[in-house]
Amino acid sequence: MTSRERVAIIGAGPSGMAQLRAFESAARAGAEIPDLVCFEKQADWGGQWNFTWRTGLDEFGEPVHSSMYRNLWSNGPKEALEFADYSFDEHFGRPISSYPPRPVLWDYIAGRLEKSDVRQLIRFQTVVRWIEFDDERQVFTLTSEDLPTGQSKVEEFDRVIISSGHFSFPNVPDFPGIETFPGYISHAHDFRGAEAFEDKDVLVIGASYSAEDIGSQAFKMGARSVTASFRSAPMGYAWPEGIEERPVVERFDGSTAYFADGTSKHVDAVILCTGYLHKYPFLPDDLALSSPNNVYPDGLYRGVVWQGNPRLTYLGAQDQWFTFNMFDAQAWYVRDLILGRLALPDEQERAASITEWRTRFGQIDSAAAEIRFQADYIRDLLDLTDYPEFDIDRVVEIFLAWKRDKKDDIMGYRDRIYESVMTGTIAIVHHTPWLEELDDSLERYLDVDPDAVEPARS
Ligand code: FAD
Ligand code: NA0
Repeated sequence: MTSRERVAIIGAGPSGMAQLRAFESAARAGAEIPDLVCFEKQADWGGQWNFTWRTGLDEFGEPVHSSMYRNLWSNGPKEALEFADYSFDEHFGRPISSYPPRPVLWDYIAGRLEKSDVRQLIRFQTVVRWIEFDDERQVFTLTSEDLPTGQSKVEEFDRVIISSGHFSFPNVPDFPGIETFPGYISHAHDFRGAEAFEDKDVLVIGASYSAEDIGSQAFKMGARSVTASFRSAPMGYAWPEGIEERPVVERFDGSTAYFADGTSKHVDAVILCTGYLHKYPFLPDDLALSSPNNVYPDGLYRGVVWQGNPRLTYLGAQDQWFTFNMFDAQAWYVRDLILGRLALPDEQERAASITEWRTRFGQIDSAAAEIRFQADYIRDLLDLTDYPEFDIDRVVEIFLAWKRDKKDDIMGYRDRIYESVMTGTIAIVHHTPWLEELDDSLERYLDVDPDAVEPARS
């Protein structure tokens, strides 16, 4: 690295924040780091975890980024996503439960960076409009816009790190007859809360996390019925009375949905939980990742380096079992490539590595195998850098226990607790079961009864 090297980081969500943290930790240890500019179109950091009530377009006419909603609690145990260099104990000063609500996790992610001065490297409310690469000069030209003033700026960077997320641009399929459905229709991206579904018949289309959790939220808020419609396979949980699964919707007629098994049902509201698109509107097609949502998108060496141009890297582009600590593993690796601490293999060797991992990816035959695959992927990165080691096999065990807990009790799994792999701390049982808790604020969450009942450990 030369001291003049300039690096652009696109997005200050958990991935971009991990990248800032990685560089900051190297600088703290005395390394010379490049000039970093992080562009963030929202007014604050945290990415998806930065809740907004807005949907569609924001106050500047920009697509709203976050898909999160009120009452969202972590869908996996926090012990599976804990940072190895900043524990929950360090942040909260005492044990907390295993499935915190969104504001609590936002506070944790932000807390790690608040002790440093990296916030000044972020240009908030600044959207990246276009990036081009000049082959001859080996530089990127980046055009950004300061949203409050509308002023655009053109700058050059030696490297670009894409951390703009891939759960923001909804995948919106069409269904015959839906155009005359008289009730409420939206995509999970625009869902902000299920209170309005009290006494309503709700249809969620999809069979993954959004369908599972938005259906559960509707049930929690008093929906008359929740129907989840699957295309490939049902979620298969032991749903409480009031939630059922049916095959895919073939058509709508008025407010009646007709399913592939020949059954039909009146519904008041339809929420398309049909996933998201990898979309990078600020990149030309030779730099933009194009992939279904999976754990090993094609074209990325070690899951991060763009094969078509290794000066470009992507963080968090995979489908995610592991999240925050995976982003860290990636960010530390990318940092070390940029600092010249690690050598990048030549194009052929990188292609062979991508093929090898993609072949393994193609052999995955179960969720457990996919979790192990992602664990192996992270381990491969961790072996290369000074990110603090942690016991990934124990994290895998936590994920498998989490899956069992969901099978046991889909409405109660968030009341279970786990042991931290980083500190050995055993979580406490939250003062109020998930199904009864309607206030997801940080203040309410931290208002813990220290004599909470002795939990059943997973
Ligand atoms: P994001 O969080 O999406 O952040 C990307 C950032 O880039 C945003 O701040 C955005 O404003 C910015 N950006 C985008 N485009 C531009 C641009 N052109 N210019 C400037 N800035 C830009 N993970 C978990 O571990 N546990 C959970 O419980 C969980 N729940 C989830 C619930 C929902 C509804 C969704 C959608 C995701 C959930 N996730 C969860 C996964 C989530 O994707 C990750 O936790 C994490 O937020 C990914 O971080 P990221 O930084 O890669 O992307
Ligand atoms: P997600 O559930 O939004 O999670 C994203 C689903 O859509 C699949 O079931 C797919 O079926 C279905 N689908 C797509 N097209 C369809 C069509 N035409 N007809 C019927 N079904 C269709 O998206 P995906 O990609 O997982 O599933 C798409 C992310 O958001 C995840 O990372 C998750 O962790 C996160 N999330 C978290 C939470 C909480 O933490 C809540 C929501 C989302 P098929 O047939 O392809 O299987 C609480």
